[in-house]
This record gives sequence, structure tokens and C-alpha cells, in this order.
Amino acid sequence: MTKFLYTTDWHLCFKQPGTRLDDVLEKQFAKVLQFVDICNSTNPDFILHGGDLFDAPRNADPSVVNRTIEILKNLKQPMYYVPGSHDMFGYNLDSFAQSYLGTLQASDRIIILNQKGIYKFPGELQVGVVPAYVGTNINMYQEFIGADIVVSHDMITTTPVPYAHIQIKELAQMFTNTIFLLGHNHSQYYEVLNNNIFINPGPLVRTSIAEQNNAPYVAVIEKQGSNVTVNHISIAVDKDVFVIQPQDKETTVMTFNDVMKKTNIEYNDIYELLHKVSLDLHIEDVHVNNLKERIKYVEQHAV
Ligand SMILES: [Mn+2]
Repeated sequence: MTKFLYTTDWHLCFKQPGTRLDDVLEKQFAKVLQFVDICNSTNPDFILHGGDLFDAPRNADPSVVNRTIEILKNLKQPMYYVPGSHDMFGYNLDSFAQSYLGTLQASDRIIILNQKGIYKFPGELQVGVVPAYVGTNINMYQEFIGADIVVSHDMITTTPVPYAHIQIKELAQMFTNTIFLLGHNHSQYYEVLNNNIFINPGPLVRTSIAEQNNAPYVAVIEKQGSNVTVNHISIAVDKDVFVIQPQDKETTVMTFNDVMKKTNIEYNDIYELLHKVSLDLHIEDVHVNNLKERIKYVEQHAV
């Protein structure tokens, strides 16, 4: 029997989020401590982390990363880590050496799986790994057919969304008996389809108002042959910690162009700006086109 834990999208903050009334910078460490307690009381063979451990790749003040390392020193199990979208600069998978992820790796707290592919894990488990930004395409998952586990920081959703994504029902048509450990998309879900399990525990630190009803948990997975059991162990969160949004107040909707006119950036329209930025940062066309789709959607629906 192999036992492992899955957690993802911790989003440990360097700055207090404007959406929260409580002291997130302090309380987030209580959550990491709870996670370590869960690891030590369930004693798994290994831990899988789906990425976005910090909310940003790096910050001038290293105290948050130092404190995280101190707490993670109490972990007795190896933690394998799939890089997320917030872990890297300019959509570049190799940039984690310049991020705090590189610091965690150097301190021996995580083992980074930074290449898309199949890894052999303890207990002869075949684990497919998809870091952020390798391109959202269902055909990319063909190579994982037959794998025991797929850990992915791709945009994998339960319902259609107006930008590049894969729905779990599409994966369920390709796969059977695979455990999908998912992140990136901060809506929580747990679904069993065609004998596959799809788990997205959502973020540990809830920074967006849309996440206020999430109940963060750690998934404890036991696998004996094709027999899989999953338990959710809750992470305690406080109620009423989010800023209340005014319901009846009339809000002024500004277009993106209105907002940009207030800045000093010279550009003619958002697409030109995006083009300039993408050249500067060497962002691949696939990501630029994805952003264009999202902007077009907002332009059509927002006002
Ligand atoms: Mn995330």
C-alpha cells in the first residue's frame, strides 16, 4: 500500500491582501503548521505539491520564505513539487532558480519536478507531471494514459470557461483508473468519472473574495493496486475575514483604455501594449493569443 498527501496553491503572501480584514501575513503560517501536523500524524510515503507555494515568484523581503523553510524543516517526508504559474517569471519554466522556489530547493525542503513527463515514484507508481504554461492541449495528456497519478498545474475545469482549458469530462473519456491531482484553478472540486478521481483542493491562503466559501483541505490518498481511498483533512479557517463588497452601491465601470490613460505607458490600444510587453519578456505566441482571447471576452461582456 502506498499513502501520499496532496496539497496545492498555498499562495503564501508577501503583502497583506486588500480583500482580507485579518492579519494574513501572520495567520498563513498557522495553516502551514497545520499542514505539517497533518503530514506527521498521517505519516505518508511522500507528499505531492501542485505549485504556487508563494503568491509571487520573489519579494525583496525574504522573511516569509525564511519562516516557511523553518516550518517545513519539521516535515519527515519528501515533498515533490510541480511548478505553478506564480512560481516563475515570464512564463519561463527555467526561471525558478531566480525565484524563492530555487531557495526552497537549495534548502532541501522540496524536490522540483520541472519537466513535463512521467516520473517513477516509490511503490512503482507512474506519475505524470504537467508544470504551468507548457500549453493547454488535451493531446498532450496522451502520453500519460495508464499512469497511476497525473499532477497538473494546467487549466483543468469542471465547466467551460472563456479561455484555454480542458474539462475533466474530456480527460475521463481518455483515462480510467487514474488519480488527477489538480491546481491552478482555485475553485475546489472532487469528482469521480469513469473510475478516475479528479481532486482540486483549492488554495490554502484565500486571497480573492471568490474564494471565501472554500474550505481548504489536504487530500490523504491510499492506493493498494487499483483500490484507492481518499480522505480530506480540513485546514481550519476563520469566518468573516473578507472585506464585505457593497451590494447596492452604484459602481463605475471603467474600460481598460480609461484606466491606461491614467498611466504613463505609451500605447495605442491594449493589443499593441500586449504585443510590446510580450516581445520584451519573450512570451510565446500561444500565451499571448490566450490573453487576447480573455481580453476580448471581457470587452464583450464587462460593460
Ligand atoms: Mn494558484
